[in-house]
Amino acid sequence: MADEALVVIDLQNDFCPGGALAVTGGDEIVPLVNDLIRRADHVVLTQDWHPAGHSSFAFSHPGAQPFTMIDMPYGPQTLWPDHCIQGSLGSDFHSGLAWTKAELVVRKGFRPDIDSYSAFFENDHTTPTGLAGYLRERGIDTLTLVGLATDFCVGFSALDAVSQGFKTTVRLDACRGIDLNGSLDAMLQRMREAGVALEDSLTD
Ligand code: VGL
Ligand code: ZN
Repeated sequence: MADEALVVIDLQNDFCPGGALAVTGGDEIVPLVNDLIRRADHVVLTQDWHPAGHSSFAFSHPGAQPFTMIDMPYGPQTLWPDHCIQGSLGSDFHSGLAWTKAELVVRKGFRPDIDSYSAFFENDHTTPTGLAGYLRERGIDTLTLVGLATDFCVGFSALDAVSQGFKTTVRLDACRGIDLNGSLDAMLQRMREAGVALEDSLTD
């Protein structure tokens, strides 16, 4: 339908096996995502897009280890290995992704001092990316989200999509998670409570 869009989150080399922040099975979803792209009327992609030395990288904080937490002015922040550095091979979309049909690519995480998981807001939950306005101006009110990672960028995008008034479905069979200290179950629960429709191929 003309008022629906598929949003493909961060299907980039660094989140696939062999990448700097590999999500287990991240590349397995590519064929299904391509199928959903073929069937979609509108396609939006997001691209994690960090400057070197980004504040979400553990290496930017002397002595800090990846996958630990620190307090940032905007709240707690997980520290990650360096990943998705602007223009690097790791920041490219997976080479098998059928991205040409995409009408918009939203880049996020480009501000040095703040991370951005969600496609809609940075991690302060107030700085917008512009995506909500773009979709509204185009009359799109219904979203299907797929991509990486279920418990971070997909999940926070879905929560913000609902809070911005979009009817939101996450296709779990076209997502894979990082699952850090129970983060996957926690995010599935948060999405359910927020009113995100969680679907997989069995319920399609
Ligand atoms: C993501 C951690 C850091 C994601 C991005 O795409 O889920 N996770 N940057
Ligand atoms: Zn990132």
